[in-house]
Amino acid sequence: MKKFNTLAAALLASVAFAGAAFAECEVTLKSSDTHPDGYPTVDAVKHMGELLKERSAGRICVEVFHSAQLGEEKDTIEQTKFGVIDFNRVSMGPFNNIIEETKVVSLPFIFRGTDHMHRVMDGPIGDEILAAFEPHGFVGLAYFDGGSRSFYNKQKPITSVDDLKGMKIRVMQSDVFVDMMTALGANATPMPYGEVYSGIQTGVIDGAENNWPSFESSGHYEVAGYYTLNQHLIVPEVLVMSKASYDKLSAEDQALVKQAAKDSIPVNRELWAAREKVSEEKVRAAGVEVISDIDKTPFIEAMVPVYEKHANTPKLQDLVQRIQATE
Ligand code: GTR
Repeated sequence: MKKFNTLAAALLASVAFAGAAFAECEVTLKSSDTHPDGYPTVDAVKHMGELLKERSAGRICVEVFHSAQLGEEKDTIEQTKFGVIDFNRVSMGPFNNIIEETKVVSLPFIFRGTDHMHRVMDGPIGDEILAAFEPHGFVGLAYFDGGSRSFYNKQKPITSVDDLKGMKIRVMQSDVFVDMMTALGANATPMPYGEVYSGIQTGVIDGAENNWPSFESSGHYEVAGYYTLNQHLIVPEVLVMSKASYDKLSAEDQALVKQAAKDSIPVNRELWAAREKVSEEKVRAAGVEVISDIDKTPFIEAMVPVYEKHANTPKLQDLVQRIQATE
């Protein structure tokens, strides 16, 4: 009983503290994420919020709405543009049809691996792409890890490009990914992330593609029992702020926001590396058949028309070349 009382008191205190936490803030900024609490992107943004609160002496707080509480990514991007949502952590994918520079870092096989992606996005090219958000109503703040994405489905093991022929595969709402699937001979079905589970379950789609943590945390592995590690995409995730919200802050507070976002990057990377392992173990333990012996060359070769169509101006072609030339 005594133990119960102590626990109950601690719980009450923490609830009261959470309420008080935002009550004391001068500004509470809303942040959106499609992922559940405890996911590496959600926790990285929470960390940013803690830094911001500490460094602003408690004036500026961030409330993270996880699990798509504020909507699916494409809709939350709209709301962020208008300042209804202050921060948004999303994939580059849903930005592709709005900001052309984001298409380049969403091209299949553009990065040779996560280290290469980090070297590009941590350097001048990454800064250039962050700056490209501004004319569209967003302030690009930081990149987070999104691992590499591979195909999963409920029908059969995919071991070659041929196996994808005619399959209905969900992609993020971006023309780059629709064209990627078409080039592989599949039927691309762009749809919001939150509809994929039931889509596979009911047979509207045969499968989708994602990284280990998303495949696991979304529960998609429960309905799609074959996962092929072809790793066609390494798409950086991005944390943006609404330009409308940003412009309301003083120059000092704007600097605090930018720095706190940057300081959340190493936290995200560490959490990501750990979560990839945990998710992989969980998916394998559930009995999903993982196909890792796969020749990526035919997948890479099939992407020529996708590069031609989407890196279609001297500016974007130059960006592709500079990324490929980055050691
Ligand atoms: C996840 C990514 C999300 C979202 C999702 C999707 O890997 O973290 O931001 O883009 O994929 O497939 O929609």
